[in-house]
Amino acid sequence: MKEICIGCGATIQTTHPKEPGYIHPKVYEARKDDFYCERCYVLQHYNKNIPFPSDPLAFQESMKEVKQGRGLVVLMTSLFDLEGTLIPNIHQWVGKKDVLVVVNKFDLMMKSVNKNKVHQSIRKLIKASGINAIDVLVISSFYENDVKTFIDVMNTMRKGKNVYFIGMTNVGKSTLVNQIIHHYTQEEALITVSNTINTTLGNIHIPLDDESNLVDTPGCMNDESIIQYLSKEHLEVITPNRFIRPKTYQLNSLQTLFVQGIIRIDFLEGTKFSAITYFKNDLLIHRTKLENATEFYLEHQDDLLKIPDAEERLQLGSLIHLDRIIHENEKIDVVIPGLGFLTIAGAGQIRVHTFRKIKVKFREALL
Ligand SMILES: Nc1nc2c(ncn2[C@@H]2O[C@H](COP(=O)(O)OP(=O)(O)OP(=O)(O)O)[C@@H](O)[C@H]2O)c(=O)[nH]1
Ligand SMILES: [Mg+2]
Repeated sequence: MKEICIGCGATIQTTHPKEPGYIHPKVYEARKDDFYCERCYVLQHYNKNIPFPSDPLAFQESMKEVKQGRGLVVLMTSLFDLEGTLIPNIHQWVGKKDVLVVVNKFDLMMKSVNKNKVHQSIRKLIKASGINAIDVLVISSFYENDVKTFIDVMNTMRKGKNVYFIGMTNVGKSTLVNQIIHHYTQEEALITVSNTINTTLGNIHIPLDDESNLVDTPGCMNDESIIQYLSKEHLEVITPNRFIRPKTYQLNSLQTLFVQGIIRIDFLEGTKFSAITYFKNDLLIHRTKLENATEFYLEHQDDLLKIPDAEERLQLGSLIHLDRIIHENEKIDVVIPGLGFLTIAGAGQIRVHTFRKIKVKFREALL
């Protein structure tokens, strides 16, 4: 047997229920043509995940075909988590093909962002990460017009050849491929998509014409992002699903902000601090006095600040902190990959506490 699950690209098998591509032998006998594995079925119909340990070699394996093939590479990233979703060494994986960068999930930021203005900053970030892009598009896969624009650009750039969708896990590669399929055939949600990591497990080929295919690929894992360490339930709590309403905090020195139990920012000595937060709208942000912060955390890490939970904290490693001086007239973003960011202004010193595995970054304010 060598069939592929049309939802996730895993090879179908009937012997190991806890491994990718499993389908019950009776179901296999009953349905001879198209196959969704059990995990895809459960994800699509019950929105429940059967988690498999992610295979670190799956991405490398799927890139072999991309490197050898001919066509256009679409590197998908997410505007919500730009740094966390860029693959800096992309050219090593895809060879000398043209790379079109698609920054997805614009819908989450649209109320705060002027698309044209942010384009320049995004291009700078992409260039600085070593990616040599032939163009950069900012889109939402949920918007029909954006999908149409993308299809026009894709068809011009691919010159009759394949299109390979690659990127970090969860940026929306399969969602966009589904939208393209829908555009041409009216078919709905052929490929499994979900708000969890590691959804697509093998390359999925969708014929464009006799000569060429769309190729959806498994996402690259980012060990530095919080999404790598949270259960599907917790991911649902932190991942925005509609536009983000920024919140503004005026802060005095010696105050602290917690964002769930994932990050804590201390405003040490300084004046006129302000923080604008870009997280899921109802995500818990708690302000307290710095002198009470440690006690508050220890008391509430399993109720109010319960994400991450004890098991997830074990995976995330010990607590660490990073200090940053902010100069007068400077505006910086504190970026927490997978969670969102805060724009901080003021003059003074801040201290960011998080877990060892999470790579918090400071950048010039994006917006
Ligand atoms: N807000 C928003 N969410 C999106 C958009 N595109 C995709 N998503 C959501 O992002 C999540 C991940 O989408 P997928 O298409 O499964 O992502 P993927 O890149 O294929 O993920 P892997 O297969 O794990 O590599 C799902 O919850 C989608 O609904 C978008 O434009 N805006
Ligand atoms: Mg996918």
